Amino acid sequence: MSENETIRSERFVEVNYDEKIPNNVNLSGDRQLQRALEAWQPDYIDWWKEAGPAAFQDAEVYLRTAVGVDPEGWAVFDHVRMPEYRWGILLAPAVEGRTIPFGRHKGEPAWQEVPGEYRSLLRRMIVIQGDTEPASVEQQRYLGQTAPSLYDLRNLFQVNVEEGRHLWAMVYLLVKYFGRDGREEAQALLERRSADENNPRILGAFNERTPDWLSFFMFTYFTDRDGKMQLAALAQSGFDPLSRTCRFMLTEEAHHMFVGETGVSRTIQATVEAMNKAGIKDPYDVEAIRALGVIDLPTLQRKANFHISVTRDLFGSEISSNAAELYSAGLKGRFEETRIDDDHVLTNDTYPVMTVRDGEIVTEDQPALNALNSRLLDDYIKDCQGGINRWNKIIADAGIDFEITQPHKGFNRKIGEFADHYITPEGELVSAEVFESLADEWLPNAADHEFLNSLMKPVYEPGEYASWISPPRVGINNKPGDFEYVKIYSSDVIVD
Ligand code: BYC
Repeated sequence: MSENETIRSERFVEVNYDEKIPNNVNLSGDRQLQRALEAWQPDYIDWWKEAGPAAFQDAEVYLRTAVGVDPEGWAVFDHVRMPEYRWGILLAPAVEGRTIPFGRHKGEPAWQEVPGEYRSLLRRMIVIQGDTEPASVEQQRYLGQTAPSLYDLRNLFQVNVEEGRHLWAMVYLLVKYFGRDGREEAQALLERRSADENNPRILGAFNERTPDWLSFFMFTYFTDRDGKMQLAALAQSGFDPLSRTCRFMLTEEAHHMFVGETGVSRTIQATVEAMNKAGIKDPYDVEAIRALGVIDLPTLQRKANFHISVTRDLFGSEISSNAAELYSAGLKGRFEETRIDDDHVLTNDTYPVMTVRDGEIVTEDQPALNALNSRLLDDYIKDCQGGINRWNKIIADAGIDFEITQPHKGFNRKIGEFADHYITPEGELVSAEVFESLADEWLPNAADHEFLNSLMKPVYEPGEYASWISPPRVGINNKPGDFEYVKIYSSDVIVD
């Protein structure tokens, strides 16, 4: 795409690539906003260079850039150097006559400006959403050094630039609608760092490490799916600019989950093929399986247990007055709010919430408004299962007796109803001592990390793949198997 090209289409909302900051929000019509964002832009690039992908800043990456905001994701693909990626501001089209779909303002026209009484509540939520985006880029900073193929390397960078774009999306809202404190928050988003002792990212899971590629795939399958659920809830918002922003972000999130699901599928595929070739039927014959240069299924389960439980904490406390107020205020809805058949006010409803009472796990009815985090978590758990079923089908088709499962909701939780309890993946309440003594069977242990590390060797030859992962079924944008997704120059791969 040429620098000065403006993309036009009758079907799509036009994205103007002519400006310093590509956008479909008529940025040039609001000089003050344009100036504020143009002032933030160099700091963003500095952040990208300092905390984004280590090395590879000069590599040419086959990236997708959105040039329209239709649900099919109208886009162009081209080799681009990442710091030159055209991060832009893209909102889904406005819905004529949209009204607030839930809460005490239900039926009133959706807000085009921030409602004064909810200003700080709204700002806090946008900041939390924004904070996760750069955090994930920081967590994945070193993965390029050990990519199992150029295809995977490209997918990593695609995810990274899109998370960068999601940061832009939230910064646009902060700067446009929240004045001086919005600008300060936008700056602070570039200053916090994942796992930094003094200035960490806000939510727990975003301060965890993403030490290897299996973690990356699990993260993009499970943690990006929290992104999907939260964005879907925010897309219902009565604050229309937030709704439109999140609706567009959801199309990008879908690709991240695809990278995660297929990454794990391809890992499983390589494992079961190698096991069958070597005549190994027992998935617990770990030493023999690892000797084949593939990842044994019990390790995969432990990785899944970790990412699933840490991500469940991102839903906040199951019982939350914050969540109740966000809903009643009309700021954050439920997953698929408009498809749910009830009054969308919920003051007289209840919702069953799992908790621990007198040493037993029980389910109790709670006021529905206070139980909204719990409900979103339940929706999330259901949403996770589809890909897991497809993973299990690969294992079953290979004739191997093993099933990947989701651990019990209370397993390894640090936030909410189960935070002070020790619960096994099967859902049994145990003492702290018993849990600690068995934790190595349930969560990735030191030997797992050591083994995974030993596999993490870069493969940068076009069309070649590390032993532990199968090639994808189809290339990006239907490119052939030996396509050079990333053009690497020798200086690119040296870590600073
Ligand atoms: N770690 O009533 P509570 C994504 C705080 S992922 C640390 O329990 P609430 C992505 C909470 O902030 C989606 N602190 O929960 C994925 C509150 O503090 P304040 C991100 C936590 O408020 C992959 C206090 O504890 N988007 O997009 O109902 C790659 C009590 O809160 C945690 C959102 O999350 C935690 N895990 O719900 C890239 C949407 N949990 O305010 C991107 C926006 C809670 O009292 N955020 N706390 O100081 C929200 O809707 C809500 O803030 C939460 C928490 C659901 C996160």
